[in-house]
Amino acid sequence: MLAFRVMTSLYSVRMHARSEGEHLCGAERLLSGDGLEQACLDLVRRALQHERGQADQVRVSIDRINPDAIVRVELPTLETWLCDQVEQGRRLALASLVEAGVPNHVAATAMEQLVSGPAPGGGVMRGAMLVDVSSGERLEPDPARGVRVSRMDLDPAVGDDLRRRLKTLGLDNAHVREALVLAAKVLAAPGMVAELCWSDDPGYTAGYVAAPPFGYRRFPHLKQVGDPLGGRVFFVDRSRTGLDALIQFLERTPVLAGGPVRLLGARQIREG
Ligand code: WAQ
Ligand code: MG
Repeated sequence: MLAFRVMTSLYSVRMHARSEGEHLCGAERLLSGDGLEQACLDLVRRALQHERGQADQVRVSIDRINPDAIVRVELPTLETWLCDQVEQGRRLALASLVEAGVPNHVAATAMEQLVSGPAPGGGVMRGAMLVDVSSGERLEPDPARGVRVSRMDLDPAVGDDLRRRLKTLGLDNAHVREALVLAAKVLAAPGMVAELCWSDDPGYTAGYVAAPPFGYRRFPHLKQVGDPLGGRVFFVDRSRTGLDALIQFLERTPVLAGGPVRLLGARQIREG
């Protein structure tokens, strides 16, 4: 009986690490009991070996999830828009946000906030900025922390297929896999217009814009190598959702992201 219960249970695992009072790294998984211990080990190891610095604190939280509460969403279509350098990447990301329905000045201001460090003191945040798409106003209750999307993972049924096909594009790494799952959940959130992201890991320069009309559009260079700043912005249409319902979905609703797996080849973009 116990074995049966363990097999049918799903667990949310959240890792968060800090260094010198700042966000170092975090990660979230949603998985069955058999993978639980290994997942915790992997996340602790990631925190202790992180390129952003030495962890002063690592916290791992495990919460059992009611499998009946799981919401299934589709992975967004992934496409790479090649760019030679950061300036071009940021121009293309800005144009993509505008294409998704974000006014140019709202998108540009949010992008500047990511460039200079989105936390109040200019550092990185643990979660994402929430931005009102029409006014540009920041909506997250705690601007130092932001809103952390949690309780999501890849549907195990598509894991092998996704990894095999990402590999043929040279993209089978944890950054891509985890960002794709996060974007799948974010795009399923009520009132979501678009997401802008680039990593805060100094060695990882790629980022993306995700939006319902085109999916997950990635750009190899949205910052210079060595830059320890990065973050996420969620652009929200408040006429389509209450703030509490949105945050509740992002932080609490358990989500598995599944097929169909849709990956497109890289495109060279000619501007103008
Ligand atoms: N919820 C909300 N915000 C988050 C979350 C989350 N679960 N995880 C990270 N963030 C925010 C936080 O502000 C981090 O500082 C920032 O995003 C960057 O996090 O090649 O690696 O984990 O297609 O460093 C994207 C491109 C990589 C992948 C993103 O983000 C590709 C990445 P990182
Ligand atoms: Mg990071």
